[in-house]
Amino acid sequence: MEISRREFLKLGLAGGVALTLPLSASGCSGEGSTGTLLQSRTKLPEPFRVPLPIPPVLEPVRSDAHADYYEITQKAGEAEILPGKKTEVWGYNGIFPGPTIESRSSRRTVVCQTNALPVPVSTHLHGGRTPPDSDGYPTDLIMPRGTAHGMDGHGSMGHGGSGHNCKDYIYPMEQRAATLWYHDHRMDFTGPQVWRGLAGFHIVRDDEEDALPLPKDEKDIPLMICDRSFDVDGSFLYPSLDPSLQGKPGVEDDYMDGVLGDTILVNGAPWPVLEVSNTRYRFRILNASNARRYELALEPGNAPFVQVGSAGGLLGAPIRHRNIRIAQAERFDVVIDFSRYEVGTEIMLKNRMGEGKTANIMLFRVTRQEKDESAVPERLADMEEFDELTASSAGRTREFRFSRVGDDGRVMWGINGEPFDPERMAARPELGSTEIWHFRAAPASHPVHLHLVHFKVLSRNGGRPLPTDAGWKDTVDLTSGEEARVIVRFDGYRGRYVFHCHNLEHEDMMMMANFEVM
Ligand SMILES: [Cu+2]
Repeated sequence: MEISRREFLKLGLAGGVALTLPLSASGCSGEGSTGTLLQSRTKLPEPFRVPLPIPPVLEPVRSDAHADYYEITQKAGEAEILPGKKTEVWGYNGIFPGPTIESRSSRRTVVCQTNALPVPVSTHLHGGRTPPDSDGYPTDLIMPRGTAHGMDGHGSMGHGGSGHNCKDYIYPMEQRAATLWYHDHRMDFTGPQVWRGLAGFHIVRDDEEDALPLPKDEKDIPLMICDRSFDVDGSFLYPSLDPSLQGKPGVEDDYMDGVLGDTILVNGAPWPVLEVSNTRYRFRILNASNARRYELALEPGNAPFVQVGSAGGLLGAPIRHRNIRIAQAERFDVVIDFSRYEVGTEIMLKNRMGEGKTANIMLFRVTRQEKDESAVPERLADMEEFDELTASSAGRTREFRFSRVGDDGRVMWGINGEPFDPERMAARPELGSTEIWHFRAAPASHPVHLHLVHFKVLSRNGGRPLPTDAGWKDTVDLTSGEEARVIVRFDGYRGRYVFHCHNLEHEDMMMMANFEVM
């Protein structure tokens, strides 16, 4: 390829930025996350002062023999996240996190999403086994009210916008019980739109799981962990090039590695407290951060998390972890047994990758005694063998490198050297086929997420997977220089889907590609 001297200089300059920024400006490389810390411009709250909020469970507007029907309006709302200050959120029904949707396995769920925000949106059900037209493809946009066509701030890629300000997302829910989440997936603007609040839980239940004696009801609690930063007036701070999110996409150069907030929120509250009895609780932990990774631990005593489920549902048998490394978009379904503690004990959920305030996440306070009827059985679910033996008879192996790419002088991120192009197909697996996908990450950490499918991690860095790689996954955490082989069956639906890095700044800067199930 011939490039002009001017372009060469631009690329060279961009390359220089690329090489020096992560070392000098990423103040948080010591925090184990790829990204740059964005300091709040207001006083941060004291930790452990506010109760843990639980997002409301959404009621269907109607149900019939075929489906449960829900309605959600994406709109601006106000939240008191910092004491005495108002924060504008862009949320599902105006709240952050959005309302929790609960579905039964194999029972159709239809969600009518209305866009009352000033920007286009697209909603992806993360972990959902969803037909392509309801999957939230990045250019499958719901337009803002009053804009008929094509105003998506990205002229050349603005097709797919329906010109309507609502859309029915149809979820057949042909999948196991699992903790899913839904979030914005608008092309080029996912990072800032999720940062403003467009994220919520979607929990799938089934008979297999109901039959287990795991903690239930008010002892089955979703925990959405994410980091944010705040401006002087309490508004969310984010380094967008165009804060209206209606023009040029992207973030200031210093933040192209990712945006790290300095305030840790759980279910939208800063460093909250949950009062518990001295019994077992089940927590569905989600890392909904843009760029921050966490290493979860309990103090004092480094008590264990008993993992019962991964992103794709129940494990075959529980796994005890002293620490859990959780990348963006990953979920860990864990049981914590508070029966070992005296009433009055305080147990902290720590982030061993954090420093100072970001080393804390939340606090559990044991306030009462209670009889516990729950248990964690030694066998949880029948798991299909899907391992190296299956791999030996798998179809093809594909390799994908997640790294920086130069594009017209601007540094971006890409897969196999290519920035995202909705028209380009990176893979065309056959429906029902099994393949090995081999991912490599450099020079930053890249959690790799596939839409539609769940997979198992076969190997990591040529050796055995980590304990946290166990079970069915839809996102695999790769730190800089790591590689992993995963085994995937392309079941479900034919059509076009994306796979991408779930560092949302990387995703917005094009670290995404298409696959089409044929
Ligand atoms: Cu990445």
